Amino acid sequence: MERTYLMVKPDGVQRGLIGEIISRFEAKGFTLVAGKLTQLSRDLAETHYGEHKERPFFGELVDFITSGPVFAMVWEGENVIKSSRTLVGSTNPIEASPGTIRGDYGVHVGMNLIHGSDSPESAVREINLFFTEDELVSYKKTINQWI
Ligand code: RTP
Ligand code: MG
Repeated sequence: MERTYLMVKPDGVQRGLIGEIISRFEAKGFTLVAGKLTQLSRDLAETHYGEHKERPFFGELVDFITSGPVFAMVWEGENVIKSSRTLVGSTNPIEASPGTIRGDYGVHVGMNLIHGSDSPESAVREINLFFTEDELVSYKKTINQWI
C-alpha cells in the first residue's frame, strides 16, 4: 500500500490545527502509520527542501520551517500521495480551492500550513529522513471495509 510523508508546518502547530488536519486525512479514509511533534534542525530542513536550494526563497523557507515545532506524519492508502496533495491544495493559499487545507486556512505562500510529498520517490526519501523503520506502525483497520 502506498505511503506518503505529511508535515504540519510551524504555523499549523501554532494555530492549533494539528487535530483538524489529521481529521481530514482520517475522514478521507487514509491510515496514520507514524506521527511525532519535532523541531527541525537547519541541517534536516535544508536536506528536506534540498530541491529548492537555488530558489530565492530558500533561506526564508528554512528559517520558517525551523522556527517552531512541526507535526511529522506518515499516512498510508490507495493513491495517498496524489490524493493528499489534492486535500492540501495549491502551494499558494490564495489560489487553493475552498475545501482544501490551504484554501480553507491559508493566506501566505510561505505559511501554507502543511507539506506533502509530491512523488513516490520524494515520499520514500522524506519518510526515511524523518522516521526510523521501527517508528512506522503497520496495521489494518478492521472496522472500515467500505473505503
Ligand atoms: P511543500 O513542498 O511545502 O509541500 O509545498 P509545495 O510542494 O506545494 O510547494 P514547493 O514548490 O515544493 O515549495 C516548497 C515551499 O516553499 C515555499 N514557497 N515560497 N515565496 C515563494 O514564492 C515561495 N514559493 C514556494 C512554500 O511554503 C512552499 O510550500
Ligand atoms: Mg514541495
